[in-house]
Amino acid sequence: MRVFSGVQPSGDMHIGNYLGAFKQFVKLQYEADCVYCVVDMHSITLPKDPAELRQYILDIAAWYIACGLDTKGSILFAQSDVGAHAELAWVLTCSSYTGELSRMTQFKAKGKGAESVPAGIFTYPVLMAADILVYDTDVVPVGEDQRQHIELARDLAIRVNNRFGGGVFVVPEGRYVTEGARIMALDDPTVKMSKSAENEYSRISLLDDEGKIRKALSRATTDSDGEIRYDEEKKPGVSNLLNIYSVFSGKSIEELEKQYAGQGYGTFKNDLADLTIETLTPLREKYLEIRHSDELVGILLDGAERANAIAEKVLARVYDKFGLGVRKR
Ligand code: ATP
Ligand code: LTN
Repeated sequence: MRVFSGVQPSGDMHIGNYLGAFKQFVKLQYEADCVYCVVDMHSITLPKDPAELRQYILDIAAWYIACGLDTKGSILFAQSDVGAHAELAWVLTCSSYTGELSRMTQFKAKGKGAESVPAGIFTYPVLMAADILVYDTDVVPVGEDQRQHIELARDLAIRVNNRFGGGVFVVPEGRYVTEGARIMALDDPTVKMSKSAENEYSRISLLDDEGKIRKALSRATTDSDGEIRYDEEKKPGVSNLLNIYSVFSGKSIEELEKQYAGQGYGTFKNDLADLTIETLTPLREKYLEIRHSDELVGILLDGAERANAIAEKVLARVYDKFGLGVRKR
């Protein structure tokens, strides 16, 4: 089984990214043949500072490794270092319709009200389909918000297969993360924890020190009934903290409710802060070690070479079907 997923290069990773993405990806390395990509080409749909972008690529790569990815077994690389992504994206663009791309909720959200939007935002899902299809991917672990993009990748694979009587693409499946899937903002548990929120106490960043973690958790929004009980609707703040506690500790929510029955929010938050610090400290130490090592670029280049070997074969098959080029690939 082959697994593929990607994360956009950006700074300030938070515990939502860790629990909803990295931790899930790393778990899969023991079950499948994993290919993980820092999707830098996706992140230039809006202009990015070039120097910053390059640093962010390395940041994300270092987080994958810090979270436990073994890059000898799994492949880790930067998207733009493997040309086949862009090449296949063009072929798939020619197999897509403006209608289906206009219906993408992400495109509609970003283009709201504007007469004209950057074309990269429009074709973003086609490049994502190319990322997936160019590795004969079976399974794509992603957040629920990516469901529509995965469906497009499947539709394109099936469409091309039908046109050529089958055998061009593997039709991938999404695996939608459930555990820790939606970590909510600490100051407003009705919206998801996000790196772009203005209030820095709305999130716990993976690089936060002990003081910041304690402060963010002690300020976290709860309610006034004083009971540690899971009820997403009536007690969204406490439920979010219970969810975080549960995934960090491996204990079930029911177990935690029992453990904290009759105790105040103070003790609960304090214990959660201890647990968070205990969990994040080794991650942070590993991150700092790898991020500033000479090895990191070499790991990504080695990953790109191994990724390229797989992608070139799939691209050769596609070019052959479409009758493109005269060079023997
Ligand atoms: P922004 O809010 O600025 O758009 P983000 O913090 O949501 O960014 P993304 O770059 O969109 O981060 O997401 C990277 C990965 O982390 C994705 O796989 C996404 O599903 C996951 N992720 C992001 N935020 C959360 C969250 N609050 N809970 C669980 N998973 C999350
Ligand atoms: N759109 C995704 C990032 C992404 C991706 C991919 C995920 C780009 N290409 C291929 C899985 C497979 C996001 O914003 N999380």
